[in-house]
Amino acid sequence: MATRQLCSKVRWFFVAAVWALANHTWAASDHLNPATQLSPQTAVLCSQLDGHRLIVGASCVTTVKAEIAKNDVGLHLQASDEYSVSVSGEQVWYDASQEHIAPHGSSGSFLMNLFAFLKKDCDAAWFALMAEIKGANKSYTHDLSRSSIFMAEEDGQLVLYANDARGFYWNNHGEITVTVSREK
Ligand SMILES: [Ca+2]
Repeated sequence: MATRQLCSKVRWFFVAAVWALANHTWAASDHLNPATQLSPQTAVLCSQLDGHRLIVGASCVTTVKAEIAKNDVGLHLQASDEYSVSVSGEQVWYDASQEHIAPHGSSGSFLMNLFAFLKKDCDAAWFALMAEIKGANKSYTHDLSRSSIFMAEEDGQLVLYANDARGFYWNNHGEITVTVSREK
């Protein structure tokens, strides 16, 4: 049993080492996105909305940190309502030293794609901006790099993140500011 556990740890270490090499390992120089430097004068922070809900036509802003696998927006979405999550300007964030312009991701290198099974959402590009609605018994994901507009399948909390490999958010860097709007 002990040998099996050791083998498992060695295998995991090997995967982590190869992954770190494939993923350029350490972070790039600090970069502050222009939008994140702006203190929203008129925009409301999503986490400070009354009842944590948006009325039709209303918007709020929130930040999404690259190194956090689940950025809780502090917003409750309602089933059948339509929302959009938009990124203004050219905001960048980093997977190790690799720059991505949100909400777009990339197809990744050959080596990275050997570990594509570790991605939080296997069908979406590496570092694509993702929305997740945490329903009562199920979560629903939307790839915001493909469409910024989606309909909530169920009532639930909104979570945003960059689509990276599970367990490898630690070498990510930067944050973006997004606007969440209720369209219908
Ligand atoms: Ca990473």
